[in-house]
Amino acid sequence: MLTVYSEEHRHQDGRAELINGQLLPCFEMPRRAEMILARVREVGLGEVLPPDDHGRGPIERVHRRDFVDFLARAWDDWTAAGRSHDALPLCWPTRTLRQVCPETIDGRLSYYSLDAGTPITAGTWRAAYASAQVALTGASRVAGGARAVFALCRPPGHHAAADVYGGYCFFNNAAIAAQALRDGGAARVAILDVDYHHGNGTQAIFYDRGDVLVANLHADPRDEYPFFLGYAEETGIGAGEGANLNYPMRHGTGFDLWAEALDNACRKIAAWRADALVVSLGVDTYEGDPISRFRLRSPDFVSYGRRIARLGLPTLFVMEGGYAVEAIGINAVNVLTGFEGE
Ligand code: FKS
Ligand code: ZN
Repeated sequence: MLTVYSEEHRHQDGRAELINGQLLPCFEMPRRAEMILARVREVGLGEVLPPDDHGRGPIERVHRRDFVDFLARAWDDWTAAGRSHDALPLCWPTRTLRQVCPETIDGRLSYYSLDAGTPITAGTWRAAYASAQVALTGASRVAGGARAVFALCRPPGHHAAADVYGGYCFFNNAAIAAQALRDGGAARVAILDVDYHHGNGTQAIFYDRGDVLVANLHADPRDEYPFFLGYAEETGIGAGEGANLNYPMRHGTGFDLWAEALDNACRKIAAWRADALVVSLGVDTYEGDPISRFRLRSPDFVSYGRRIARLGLPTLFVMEGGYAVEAIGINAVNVLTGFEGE
């Protein structure tokens, strides 16, 4: 299996995120991608190629132009305001407040963000832009006939919506890839999100569309971040009615229950007759993950990789979360070798 990888991800190296009432060192760190790449090489998964530059066009098929402009300029605006440390938002336009975009950078950070866990740094734009290009390059290989490609994206993407960043995500790499597959001729694209956290951004982007099926396996929003989306009753709207599937599961969920949900999602994807599949591959479902509370073991990742392969679809794997850094390479690549072995 071909892997697409860019070293540009290293430019996203935030100092701290707000978690459990404290500013702690970022869990989403460059070493994550380096460990995955090392494992790809160790098992001899296949060629590793850098991304091509597809420009801003395909990013703006999913994200609002004002949002892309905001991200492109955020660091310069922040330093122009006299700051040299990472940028974090402070207050959000929640119930009772108006959704009007302010002029100052502090107000704009809040307007466009979801949480205070996602620092904008000097290199954020470079890293996020390259991550989207990694996904787009993978999508173009799949459109060109590859059975499967691994887009080793970092930073991740599935919490980012059309004009929202957060949850360590800036551009929604999986959504951008799915849209590129659509634009490249695939009539129906399915997105299967197996990250521990609900892919709220992906769901929101495709919620009213019948041409992209989104299936999400994740921690129940009653228990877990991002808290405000991901319930089973969210099934899509308008033309998208029936094309959004959520499988929320409680803290402590092990592979038996999780694999049942995956099997159910795969049956639905098969019945829907997708032309191509994008997998939002987060491995924070692992029992050793420091911020998550499911109980998958490393061999389980091989097993579910096989299940995904049985769909028989051209497949793009897009890397999302996973914070047990010592095991992240083993777990992510286990999914891919499971897929290839089937
Ligand atoms: C709750 C703290 C939650 C933010 C968690 C973000 C998870 C990101 C991710 C992604 F795939 F996007 F990287 N803090 N204890 O894993 O979903
Ligand atoms: Zn996650």
